[in-house]
Amino acid sequence: MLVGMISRRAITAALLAGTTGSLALARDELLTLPGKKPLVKHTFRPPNYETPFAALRAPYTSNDSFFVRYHLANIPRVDPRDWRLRIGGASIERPVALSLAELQHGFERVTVTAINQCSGNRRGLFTPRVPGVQWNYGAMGNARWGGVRLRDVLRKAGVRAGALEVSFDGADTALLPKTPDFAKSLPIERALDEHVLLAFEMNGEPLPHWNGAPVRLVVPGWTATYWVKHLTDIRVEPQAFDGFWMTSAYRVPVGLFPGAPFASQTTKDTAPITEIVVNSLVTSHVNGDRLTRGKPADLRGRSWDGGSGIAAVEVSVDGGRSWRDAALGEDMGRYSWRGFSAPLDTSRAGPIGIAVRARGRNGAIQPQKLVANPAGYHHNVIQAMTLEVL
Ligand SMILES: Nc1nc2c(c(=O)[nH]1)N[C@H]1C(S)=C(S)[C@@H](COP(=O)(O)O)O[C@H]1N2
Ligand SMILES: [Mo]
Repeated sequence: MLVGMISRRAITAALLAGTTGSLALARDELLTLPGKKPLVKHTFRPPNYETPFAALRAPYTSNDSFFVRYHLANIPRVDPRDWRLRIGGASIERPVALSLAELQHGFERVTVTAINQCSGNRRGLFTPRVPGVQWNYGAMGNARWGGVRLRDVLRKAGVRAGALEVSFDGADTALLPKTPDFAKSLPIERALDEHVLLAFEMNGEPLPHWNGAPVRLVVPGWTATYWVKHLTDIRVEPQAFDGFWMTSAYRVPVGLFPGAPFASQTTKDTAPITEIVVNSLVTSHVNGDRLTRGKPADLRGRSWDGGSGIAAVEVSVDGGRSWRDAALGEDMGRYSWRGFSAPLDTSRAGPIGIAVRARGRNGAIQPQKLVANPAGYHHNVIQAMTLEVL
């Protein structure tokens, strides 16, 4: 359903967030999926909808405005009563099929606040253009995920010595037999990390259909491609998983980005994308915004990385020549994003050249120049914008 009440101007304002590339997306429509507020539509089948810019201002992205990303068009509504999670593979001692009740009541419940960010978030801002969904800033969201530890479930089924990878498949399937099924794998060490969850709750509510009901994988710190939705099958194997979405997609040139290694899937030239890179987003203003002379104003936004935690956010008001530390907001956990704010001097009329860069506790800092790569992943160049004091 097209939302007729929202004007073209409002849509444009929602989408413009400061840098070149945004304008191209102003043509997109805000549309609703059942159970969702209007989102920014990129494709209908498979559904690819991003979180509107304004919704990124909330500390937790609400379930009804959380982005939706799929590779395959056939997405069944899973009946939780019939659903089973099968756990098997050559490195599992006792294969099992768990019902939702067994999963929910058989293991310790845990929650983690974490950013779910698509590897291709901001792909639409790459110049030259990179093929793929032309995401703006909203292929991400921060939520409180509730479920049970993957590790507890795997250990109950018994992990044999020599296990190398764990693969994950969901209930969605392709329309055409030639399209490879969407399945992902993790190195065994990561799969056994205490923060990796089989999640059935999001912000205290049952996981919404479009975000993977009844159960999805949550891999805090790693890009969302690993967060397999509508999970049905988990396999632990002594060899590398060879599905298309591991061997051919979601890969980056070796050594181009920092992040956890994935040795069993790394070739001479490319490696799977893994951890989210350090990043930030101004949410209080967009490029070209006007400030009233003499009226106090704060630059505000959010910063995050792949789980080392944010050490500092620096703000420049002279186009990147000098930098000052912004105040950091509440620490919501190292996998969460973190707010920042910095007062703006509005005493003199004229342009203010804003730039923002975040630094992780691991020392990584946002780059001055966009790191180009063939699939348009990890867009984290320092955000720059000009505000005008009038
Ligand atoms: N079953 C299934 N899970 C999936 C995908 C998919 O296509 N099918 N896409 C992945 C990718 S690439 C992203 S970015 C996230 C998006 O999560 P969301 O739709 O809950 O925002 O889901 C991941 N899990
Ligand atoms: Mo993604």
